Amino acid sequence: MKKANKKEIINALESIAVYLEIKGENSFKVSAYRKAANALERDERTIDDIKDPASLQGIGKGTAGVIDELVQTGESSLLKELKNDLPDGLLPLLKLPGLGGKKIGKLYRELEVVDVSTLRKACEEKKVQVLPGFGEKTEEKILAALEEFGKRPERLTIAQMIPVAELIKDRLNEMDGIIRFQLAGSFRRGRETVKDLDFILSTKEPEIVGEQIATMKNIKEVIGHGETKISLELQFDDLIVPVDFRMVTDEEFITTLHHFTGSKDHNVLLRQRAKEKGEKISEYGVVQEDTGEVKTFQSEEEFFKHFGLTYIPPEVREGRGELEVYTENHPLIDLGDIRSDLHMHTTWSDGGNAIEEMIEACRERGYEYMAITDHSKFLRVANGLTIDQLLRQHEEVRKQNEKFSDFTIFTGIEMDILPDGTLDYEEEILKNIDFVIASIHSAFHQDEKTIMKRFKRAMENPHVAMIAHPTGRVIGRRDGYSVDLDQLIEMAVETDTILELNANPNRLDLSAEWVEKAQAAGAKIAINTDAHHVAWLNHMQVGVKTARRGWLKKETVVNTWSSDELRRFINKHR
Ligand code: DGT
Ligand code: CA
Ligand code: CA
Ligand code: ZN
Repeated sequence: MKKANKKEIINALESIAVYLEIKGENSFKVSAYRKAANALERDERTIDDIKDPASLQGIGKGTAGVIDELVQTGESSLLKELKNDLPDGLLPLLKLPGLGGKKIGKLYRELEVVDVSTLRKACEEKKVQVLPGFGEKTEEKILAALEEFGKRPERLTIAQMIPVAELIKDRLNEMDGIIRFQLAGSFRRGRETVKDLDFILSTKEPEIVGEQIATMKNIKEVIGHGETKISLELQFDDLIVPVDFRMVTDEEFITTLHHFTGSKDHNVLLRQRAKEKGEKISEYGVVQEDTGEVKTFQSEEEFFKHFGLTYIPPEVREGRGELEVYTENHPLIDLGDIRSDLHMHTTWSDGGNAIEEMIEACRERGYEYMAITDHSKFLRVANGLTIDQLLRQHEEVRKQNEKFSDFTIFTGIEMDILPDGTLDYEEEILKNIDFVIASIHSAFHQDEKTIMKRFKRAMENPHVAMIAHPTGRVIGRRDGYSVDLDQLIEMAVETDTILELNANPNRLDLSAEWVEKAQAAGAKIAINTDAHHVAWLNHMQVGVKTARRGWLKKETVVNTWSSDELRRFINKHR
């Protein structure tokens, strides 16, 4: 069984506290679990290095037992038991703003609320406002939140879709009768949000394949089941994902794949091109209009060649001039060009893995160098490093670095730009750090002028190498702060400060649109995962895809350079 890492253990302890609150256990017991979670969070060591959790202040015998079980089995029987005891519909209510364990516990125990509909009914019957600690305003707020809660968002984020896409691919790989398949549509083009997933399959036995698809796990509803097209809605907890499957013969596969990869605008332009040649493009092939002869293709390269084009990557098939550009090769940044990841966290701040684990994972990916960049002291909620911790960590990083002759580990920091524009560490400290990132994580409400002043001060500091996630947005959840990106790009060019394309699929910050503008202005971009866990290093793929949507070339992206080249660039003004 998989051992739990530190972050998973902290999450489990926090969940136990919430569930105990819902059950109405005494607050002493509840806070014991919170204290234990905090104690682990405060300690910078990995869970393996903390040999005896009970020795930490804030962790008692009972909570230490739970931690040990999580370390050894990856699970907690107490947590499981609590989950089983509580109605399934109750836990999703925790996502409603303003409702924590305490309040949900009261609703459950005093009003027999067990899910969304019983909560709505209790509000409508005005029973909630009379509970101690609630009130008329709270009741109104809950009702308003419930209104939003039931709505389905029009488009799903790529972060939600990646695991679903992977799961469906695994299932198709196991099915009988499929010759080949590929994911098309907006997902293949790398858009930030998608309406649905579009799979193209080739088969000689559409009936057999269709039957397997229509009976797969997690189906909420079969929307349509025709001879060659099946539309499903799959459900994973409260996430509902529409998926289209289209089955064609293997000869037709390439033209169908191209057609359903889109975009619509790209298809329209290519069809015009065909018309000029006296041809018509359909899903099934290219038709010679006078003879009716249908031509099919072995590959998309061959398909594009037929129209006098080289291969057009899906990411730029948006009808924005790609037919003019791809008359000859126009190489975009490729995942294989990436030689490092320059933004990641460890257990020293709010990451889930130790320095050594991050190093090992980066080496496994074939990188040549990397930077360890934990949070700075201002960011207390993320366990930002005090100066003392920072110095000790960097000593540790340098020691690790000496182990390798073929790999370089930069010391680093993700330093907060404080609300008043000052930086979290003094010159004396910054000058000794290899890779200094500056970020805004606070005072999002400030006006654009104030935000820009904060950035200006950071970028003019000779030690600041990069601005991370420049807008602070979280896709589908928050817009970020007010930033004038045109001006930020200008300042980046003037000060030789790198701008980040944060590859976390919830962020993609800068977006494709803005990295394109940054490249045009001559700014440099780093694509980084901001990984808080080794598994997140994999988001590099999503970042590169986004960069390709912004037509980025290899030269623009600093983590395709050698470590020496990058070091020279960041030390130019120091
Ligand atoms: P979305 O909205 O995120 O699902 O975006 P797409 O691009 O995946 O759109 P979808 O799923 O409606 O259709 C997949 C592709 O199929 C689309 O990119 C282009 C092609 N397609 C679908 N309907 C039409 C159409 O009416 N005209 C043309 N030219 N192409 C279409
Ligand atoms: Ca689609
Ligand atoms: Ca579709
Ligand atoms: Zn950050």
